[in-house]
Amino acid sequence: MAILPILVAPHPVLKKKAAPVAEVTDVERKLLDDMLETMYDAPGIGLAAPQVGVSKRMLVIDIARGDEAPQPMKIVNPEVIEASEDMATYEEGCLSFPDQFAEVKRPARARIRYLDETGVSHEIDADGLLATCIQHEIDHLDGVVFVDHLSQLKRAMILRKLQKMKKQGRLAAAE
Ligand code: GNR
Ligand code: NI
Repeated sequence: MAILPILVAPHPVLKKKAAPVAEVTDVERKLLDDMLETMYDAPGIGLAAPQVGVSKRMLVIDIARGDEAPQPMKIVNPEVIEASEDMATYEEGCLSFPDQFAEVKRPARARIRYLDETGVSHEIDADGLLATCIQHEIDHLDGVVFVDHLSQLKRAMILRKLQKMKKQGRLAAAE
């Protein structure tokens, strides 16, 4: 396993729509393992392949708290097949926007279809933090980042802060 460098915004790969995975092979399984290790190391509760520079529709999630057993999820070609009308607001962060947080409103529940690391199809009903996190990760696969859900003013403030951090060398050399 390996810890991969995480891209920091702005970066062209973070803005690109990722390609579906045609077949889940050892190459994809190795990447999913490396992504999990990278996510735990960060630490984060989710990570999408474009954040490590790979424009493929793959993501990993573990929303278990520190006092719970790990619950790693490996997700390939996810699709939102139903989203609730009612919305939920969470304070979101993103490993590609270090130290930046903002409230984002999304559907409170969603039904997701995806392939696991063996290519088997699953459907899950997500709510709470899992619903938020899966939607945040699927956004990454479509070239959308959490600040795209904010007002232009809030987005500009966050991007300015990141630029300043980069200039001051306060960001890990991951780009
Ligand atoms: O670690 C993360 N925490 C988080 C908190 C609230 C909503 C979404 C997230 S995902 C984020 C990791 C990340 O950037 N995934 O793309
Ligand atoms: Ni993110």
